[in-house]
Amino acid sequence: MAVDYTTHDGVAVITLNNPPVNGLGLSTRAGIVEGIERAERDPAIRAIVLTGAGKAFSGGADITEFNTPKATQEPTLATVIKIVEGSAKPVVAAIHSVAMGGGLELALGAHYRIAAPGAQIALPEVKLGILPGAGGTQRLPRAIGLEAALNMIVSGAPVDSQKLAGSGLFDELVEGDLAEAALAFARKVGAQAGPHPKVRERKIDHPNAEGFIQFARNSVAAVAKHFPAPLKCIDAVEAGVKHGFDKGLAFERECFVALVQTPESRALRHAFFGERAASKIPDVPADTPVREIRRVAVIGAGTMGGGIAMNFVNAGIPVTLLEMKQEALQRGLATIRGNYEASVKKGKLKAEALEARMALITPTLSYDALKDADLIVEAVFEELGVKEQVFRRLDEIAKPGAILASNTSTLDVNRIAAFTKRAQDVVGMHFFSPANVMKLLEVVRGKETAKDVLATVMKLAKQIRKTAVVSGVCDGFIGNRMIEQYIRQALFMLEEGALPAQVDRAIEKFGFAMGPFRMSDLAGNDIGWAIRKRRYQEQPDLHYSKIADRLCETGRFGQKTGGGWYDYVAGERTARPSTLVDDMIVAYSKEVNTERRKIGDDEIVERLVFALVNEGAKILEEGIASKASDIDMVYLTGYGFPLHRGGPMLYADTVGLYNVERAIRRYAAQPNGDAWQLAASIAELAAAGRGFNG
Ligand code: T1G
Repeated sequence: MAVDYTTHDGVAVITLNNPPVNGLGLSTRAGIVEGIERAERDPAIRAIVLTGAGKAFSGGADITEFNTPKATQEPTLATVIKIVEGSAKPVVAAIHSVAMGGGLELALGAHYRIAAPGAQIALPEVKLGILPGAGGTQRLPRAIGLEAALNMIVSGAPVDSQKLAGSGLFDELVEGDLAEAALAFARKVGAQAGPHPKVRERKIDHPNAEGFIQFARNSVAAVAKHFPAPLKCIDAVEAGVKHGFDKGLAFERECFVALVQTPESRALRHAFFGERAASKIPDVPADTPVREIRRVAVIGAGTMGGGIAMNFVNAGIPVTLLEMKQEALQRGLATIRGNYEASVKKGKLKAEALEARMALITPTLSYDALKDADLIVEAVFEELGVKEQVFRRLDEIAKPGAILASNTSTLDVNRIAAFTKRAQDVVGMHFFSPANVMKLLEVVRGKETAKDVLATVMKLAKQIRKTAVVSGVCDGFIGNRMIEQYIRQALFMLEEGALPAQVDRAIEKFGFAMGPFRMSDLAGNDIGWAIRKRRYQEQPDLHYSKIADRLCETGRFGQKTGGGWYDYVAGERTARPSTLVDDMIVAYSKEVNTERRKIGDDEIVERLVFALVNEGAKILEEGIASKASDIDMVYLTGYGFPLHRGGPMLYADTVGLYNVERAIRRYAAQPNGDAWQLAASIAELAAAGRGFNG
């Protein structure tokens, strides 16, 4: 049973013991009920303490039971809370570290709550696309007031327990030994005659509840565009305010059942699990020993190198920053300082912290300064010859056991590793620009990369707050390999009848942060141009529309040249449709004898998104990615794929692979259809009635 029961001079202590965070799984729920009933039967017991072992009071419903029969098997959490609240003997919840979701709802069912400072208190359900489903929308407003409760429920954000000290949630905030204090508090209330206070019997007093709720609804509607849960949270709280606790509780249940079935909630839960699953590498045991990373070196102080260095500095890890020339080094340091100054201006960083961070950076012009580094990340020019020079030099000076990482976005990590005599210590760490902002880190596993190197980098990624996804070695790894097919389809659609603004508008309506042409103008059209030129050399038979090359030949590289697919007014970033470019596109269609036709938004979205899905399927078939959710995490955290869709592979499952296959076969039969080589696994999964995610 995931619950311990002990007695101490008339006090029964029920301790949740379901590591890692006392998730309220079926056995834990049953154990709590058993403990309450045992205490009730024992005449020597006058009060009950409910507490959590290990690192949490409780992290809420056991997410490993989600979508399984256990999640709704009695005793459900609602039943457990009813039994706790209905106990004739007072129940004292003693909270430390974490009381979240169902964990907080359980504590709200107790008659008294005491807490240690620094505990994270939250109802984060809205982040999973649901809402508190065990009375949280009814009890929290009664415990801490309507406004504070609505803020917590709708944001899902944690609040430190000491910030809730005077809120009515806790009867005591305990600085010392929580267990001792809980026993003392329990003895005190156990000596008092009942009935003991129930949160459900408190009133929700607010001078203008209706007005505040309407205000909350208006402010949430603006930001909850694609997500139904935040507004439902408000509806559930309102139901309790207007119609009383029991009706509010029933309505909360209805909302919970409705939300848990929505595609948005499935997407958010998928992302929640996907984030955690990404750090688990199938053939690297969780207890693989890691190498200690005390000191990091970064080679290259350009845009990428500077951003990469900031990630480690932000995590308090000293960085030696190497450049070849003094002015490049100074420029890099100035850019880093400028980024921190911007954060100070925005109030995101304290001024004194800025100097402390800059002090963690040791600039140098000499490779010898890197000899003590535990991890060296190179972010030099994306050319194999340059990488060769760097890695041969590193092989000479880096200490044994130092991890040598390349930030390459396209080059073969196996070839880079072969420039050294320590291929087992070489790995790819592909950051995304701006490296100090983007969460995604592709960890590229060479064929000889050691398992402890991978385990070390995955752990370090968590420390620098990155979502790390392991990729095998192929051209473009996971993200860029897929985006290449997306861009190919975008260009073909221009040739066949669409214009840049229409393509961007359609995919941005689908939910992408930016369409392919606005994105390309921002990143620089010359980057894609260089990749296509290499592609034409390597794979001359690969069919590409040349329309983008034509644009680049006119020097229209995007925002940085004042014009690209769109026109830009100097000093502005607004993308204005360009008559010149649109005319050029129409002329190009004529030149290649392609009769232009009207292309609907649905086709635009299908061809762009299914191009990602089809390439993603091949990436899974080749073992470049180990699971579909890894591919989704790459797209959710690195490419602006809409979170409410869950990533390309989950979206394909939502559409149904049967429909994805039919659409791909349809496009394969159209002009430029040779670009569509249907991935075998899509047909196989579709035939079996399955999806990528089970
Ligand atoms: N159940 C089971 N396991 C959980 C869990 C949970 N609720 N939360 C985290 N874990 C696992 C996690 O997968 C990881 O496992 C380990 O704990 C450490 O997590 C009815 C229905 C609690 C603040 O949304 O926010 O209650 O990878 O690395 O940084 O209304 O985890 O080690 O095997 O994140 O110290 C609501 C989600 C559920 C809380 C701890 N609860 N969790 O953070 O560690 S819905 C949540 C968190 C609900 C009710 C509804 C964090 C944390 P592994 P970690 P951490």
